[in-house]
Amino acid sequence: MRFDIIAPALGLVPLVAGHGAVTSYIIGGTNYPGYEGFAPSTSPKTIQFQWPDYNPTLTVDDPKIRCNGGTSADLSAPVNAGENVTAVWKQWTHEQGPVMVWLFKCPGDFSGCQGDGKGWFKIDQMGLWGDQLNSNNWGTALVYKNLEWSSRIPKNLVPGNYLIRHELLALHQANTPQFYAECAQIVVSGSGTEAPPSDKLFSIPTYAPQDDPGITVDIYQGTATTYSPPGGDVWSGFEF
Ligand SMILES: *[C@@H]1O[C@H](CO)[C@@H](O)[C@H](O)[C@H]1NC(C)=O
Ligand SMILES: [Cu+2]
Repeated sequence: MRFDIIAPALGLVPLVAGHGAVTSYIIGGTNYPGYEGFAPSTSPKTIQFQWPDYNPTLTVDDPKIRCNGGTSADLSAPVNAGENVTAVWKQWTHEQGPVMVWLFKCPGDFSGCQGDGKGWFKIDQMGLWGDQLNSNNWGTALVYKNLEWSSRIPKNLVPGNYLIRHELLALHQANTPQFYAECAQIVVSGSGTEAPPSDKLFSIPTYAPQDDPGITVDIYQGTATTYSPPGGDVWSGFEF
């Protein structure tokens, strides 16, 4: 981790070791490039919020947790409700912890939409399967294996401009959670009329307390055999 912080100062080009971030998206058969670590100035215009580094965010109240420090993008990608958005990671190194995918409905144009306020809701997540926290039976292990994650946009979701946020919460260090999240801009179309109820809406940062058992956890100790990702259940638009 220390190397990742020093490397940009030395002017080294993208690192091959450690951590990871979403670097592109596949939507409706089209590949949308995102940023690649430490070289945003040479990247083309993207649908992704520009992020500065691969380093983990360590606390749930750090503003960097929202979109890895990114700000509004130049482009957006169209997607039909009911179709999938696939995020792609050039690299990912951890195999313990959940994958969570969130949406935020922009009140208007993307240029004024930073994801402020209690408007984030989950559309997809995978935590632990089996009963061994100290195992590779975690959502992030599938990202390690496949370097991608595909999520369906709820079919009944009301159309509009949305931010999509892919969050990997790495739990391999006892009681030292590492959050990795990036955001992109998607325009959802369709004839849906549904929006999530208020109990499925969260502010990011601080969508859960730092001492939430899904965040501050020692996967190597204790008797726990189940795990619940922080921030509650997925909203699926009444389509289960
Ligand atoms: C679409 O995403 C869902 C999860 O939301 C997944 O189960 C399904 O396999 C994905 N479909 C494709 C074609 O990737
Ligand atoms: Cu890491």
